[in-house]
Amino acid sequence: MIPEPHHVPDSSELQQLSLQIKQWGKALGFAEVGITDTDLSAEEPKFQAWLDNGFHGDMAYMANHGMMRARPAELHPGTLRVIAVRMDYLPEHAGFASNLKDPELGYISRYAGGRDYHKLMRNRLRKLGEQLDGALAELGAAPSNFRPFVDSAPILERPLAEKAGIGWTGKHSLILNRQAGSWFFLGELLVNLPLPVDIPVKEECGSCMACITTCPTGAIVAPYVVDGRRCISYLTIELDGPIPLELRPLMGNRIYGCDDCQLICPVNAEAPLSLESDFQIRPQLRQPKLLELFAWSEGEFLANTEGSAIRRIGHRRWLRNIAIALGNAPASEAIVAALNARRDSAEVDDMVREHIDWALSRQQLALKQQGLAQDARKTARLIRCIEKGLPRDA
Ligand code: B12
Ligand code: SF4
Ligand code: SF4
Repeated sequence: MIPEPHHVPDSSELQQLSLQIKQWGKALGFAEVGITDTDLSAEEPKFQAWLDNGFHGDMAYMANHGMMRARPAELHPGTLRVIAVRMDYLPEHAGFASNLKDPELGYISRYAGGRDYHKLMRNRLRKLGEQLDGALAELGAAPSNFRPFVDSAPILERPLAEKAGIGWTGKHSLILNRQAGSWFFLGELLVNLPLPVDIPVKEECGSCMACITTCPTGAIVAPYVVDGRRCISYLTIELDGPIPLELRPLMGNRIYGCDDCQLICPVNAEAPLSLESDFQIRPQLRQPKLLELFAWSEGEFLANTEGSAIRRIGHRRWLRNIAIALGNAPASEAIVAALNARRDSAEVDDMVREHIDWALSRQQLALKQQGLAQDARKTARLIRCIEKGLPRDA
């Protein structure tokens, strides 16, 4: 029988479609697909409180759209359901500890070592939407008016993923999944079909507080609440101007993003590796030496970060972030020389120069302390020799 045009799918067809959406999603590389409605009214007061506290800092885009973030149907009229997906990004040979342990290396958050996820995921979500519309056409039904999002529009992605059963909200505020941990990106496809919805999973952080106590800058100010202004991810990626002085020493060698709250999380112990070749760390960003990264000209920065999320921060913030890491590194004449050389280069503006000066003063202090420690060690050795070799006169 030829289906009628603009047939309205019945509940068994919607059930069948939701199963197909999950299969297609998995075939497209999404580790999990869940479906939820658009009601985020419970999130609105929490989101408003976050804004009222100023936790968004300079991220004006977080405050610009009023409560639209919690109202997907205002963002895309006609939306009835949100198809939420997750895509794993943990690369092979992540080398977390060796990287954090060596202060002469720069630490780059592991989500950013490969290609930018936004485009890749949006394209896959679009394919998912096209497959859905193909199936609807076969039923003789109208298209789903789908719209894909990946961190690309004002929408509260985490609460949507939670409602869709992708995972629970961890105390670090990220979505966590018992089997997959938290090393995944979120994305959504908004559709106008009343598909059956999934059931949220239960929270499993229990009494654990590890992410809160481990955060180097104390950015997780209460369970589930991150003060963006203190988060190293914000400081190194989102903030355009100077990084507050008191936070600089706490950043260590983290020059782009931060993974600490996820690294300490016990749920990540068995997290799966990403199957996407695009998310593997490119060679020039694998355990990179700070001095080499600092020497990149703007042209080299753009070439080495082509297609990566890192490119969006620009060479200026890149130099600013590395200058801080160099200021936090152990005393070294080579670092002082590199900082002085950069200070006088044409690629440096006043903001970056101020960070270089900060790093230089830390290095000079460290060199002085190293000298004093050497002197103290020499004297201690001499005293031991006197006591042993000249006991009568000691
Ligand atoms: C702004 C932003 C940031 C900011 C602010 C972070 C923040 N916590 O809000 C900064 C720059 C600091 C940041 C950092 C990171 N981000 Co970010 N970020 C976003 C963005 C664009 C918006 C998040 C948002 O809406 N914040 C506003 C606050 C109010 O929302 P919320 O934190 O979800 O808060 C809710 C809960 O706290 C909850 N809540 C409050 N009280 C309570 C109490 C209880 C009991 C419960 C259960 C809940 C609860 O209610 C709030 C409102 O719904 C999203 C993409 C998107 N469009 O959603 C990505 C996103 C959240 N980021 C992501 C990632 C990967 C990161 C980093 C890990 C990157 C890195 N390695 O450097 C870090 C992690 C830092 C952290 N612990 O959050 C992923 C998270 C994936 C996941 N598994 O959850 C997202 C979803 C991007 C994506 N598409 O994949 N991010
Ligand atoms: S990403 Fe780092 S700085 Fe930000 S909340 Fe997590 S541990 Fe703290
Ligand atoms: S570290 Fe502990 S409290 Fe934090 S998200 Fe993981 S399980 Fe939850």
